[in-house]
Amino acid sequence: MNKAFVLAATLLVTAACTEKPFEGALPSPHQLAWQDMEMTMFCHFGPNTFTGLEWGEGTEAEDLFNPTDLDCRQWVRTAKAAGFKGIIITAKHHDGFCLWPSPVSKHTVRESSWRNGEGDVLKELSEACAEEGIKFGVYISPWDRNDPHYGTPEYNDVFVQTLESVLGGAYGPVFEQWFDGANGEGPNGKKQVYDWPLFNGTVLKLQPQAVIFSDVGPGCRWVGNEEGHAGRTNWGTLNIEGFTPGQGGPSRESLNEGDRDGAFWIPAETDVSIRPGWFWRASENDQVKSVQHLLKIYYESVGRNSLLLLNVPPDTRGHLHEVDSTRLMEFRAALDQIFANNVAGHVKRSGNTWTVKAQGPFNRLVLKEDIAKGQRIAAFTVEAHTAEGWKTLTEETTVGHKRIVLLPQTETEELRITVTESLAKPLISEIGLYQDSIYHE
Ligand code: FUL
Repeated sequence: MNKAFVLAATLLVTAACTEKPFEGALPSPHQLAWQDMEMTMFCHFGPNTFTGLEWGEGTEAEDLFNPTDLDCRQWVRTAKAAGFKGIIITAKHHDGFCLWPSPVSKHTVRESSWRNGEGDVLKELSEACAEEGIKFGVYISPWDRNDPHYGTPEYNDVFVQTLESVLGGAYGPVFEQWFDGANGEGPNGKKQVYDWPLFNGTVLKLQPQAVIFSDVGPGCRWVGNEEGHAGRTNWGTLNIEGFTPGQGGPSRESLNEGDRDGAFWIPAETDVSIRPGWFWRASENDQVKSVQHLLKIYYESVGRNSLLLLNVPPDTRGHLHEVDSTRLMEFRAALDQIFANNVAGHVKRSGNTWTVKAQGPFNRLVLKEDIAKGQRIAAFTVEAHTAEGWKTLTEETTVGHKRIVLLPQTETEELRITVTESLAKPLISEIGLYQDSIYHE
């Protein structure tokens, strides 16, 4: 064998052996698919839509729920046109009212005179989602201000049966189960001790692909605020030992930024409403968030390694209101315009530095990490080549599924990205450069 070849082969083997192996948490295939969705829509709908309350009392008459022209297809088509890949509906909010005829409740659509007690919002929505190729998800609140068993051990079994009636197959596959951490008092003044392992086990037995949301996962975590921003540093990993959903959850800071050495893969989901409240109110029709505000939310959620769950609440007709749907189309048009033209040209990697040719002016850098192999990058710098040499544009921290860096307006022939700290060999899977002439910081 040729000596040079032996030497080269030995060097290669040595390099492979000395490379720090990645030992951190990894995503499941379901979590990876979930993160790729990037944007999903939340629909808060129920008695509160008709009373104007945010938290119903649980004593509302069933007849109050009376959408005059329910059209879930309109929600789904609007969501699809706006680029959302899934919809999560409040099947049961804290007031206990079920948007489907739950066999273990007497406070449901069945007890209302809407469609003579034969209506089923989950049926209509899940069918519309299946027809349009949008994923269907459910918010089922463990807190129940109506159920007489709430506050007693029996309630946990009632809640399991509630889950079973939604997740057991009647409405097809569920991509996400949303568990709110709120744990208030029930009709008898008592609080419930939730059996989380039982609840999570029930969900995963019936819908193994479902990503379960709570303050501690196991599928994804709350981002720690309802304003629409993930941390500029944002790890997809979290430590959950000793924590529970709700009051006993990790600190807001941990939820917002994740834990660098977190033992579990539990990425952040940013839930925020397009309106001031979670439920629709006529009085808030003129307070729907502007395109500028939605772009800021997009950059600070999707652009910071988080999935965006944007709440667009249906109105008393059972439609997404025209103000909201128009705003969503304007938001979509803005995103399409900003990301239409990638001016990044040839990329060359040398060690932990990527040098990118730029074929036009830009002010946004999009980076993606190959997270199937773990989130590794902890710090990186971005430099532009100028007549005086390399000039630092910014110093940043994590990347993850997608990181969009807002750069100053830049014209250069070459850009350099250097990973200065990482948990193992950094793996960047995508680099893009774009010109955003719409959003102003
Ligand atoms: C909160 C709930 O208490 C709100 O009513 C709303 O559903 C929001 C998404 O989560 O914790």
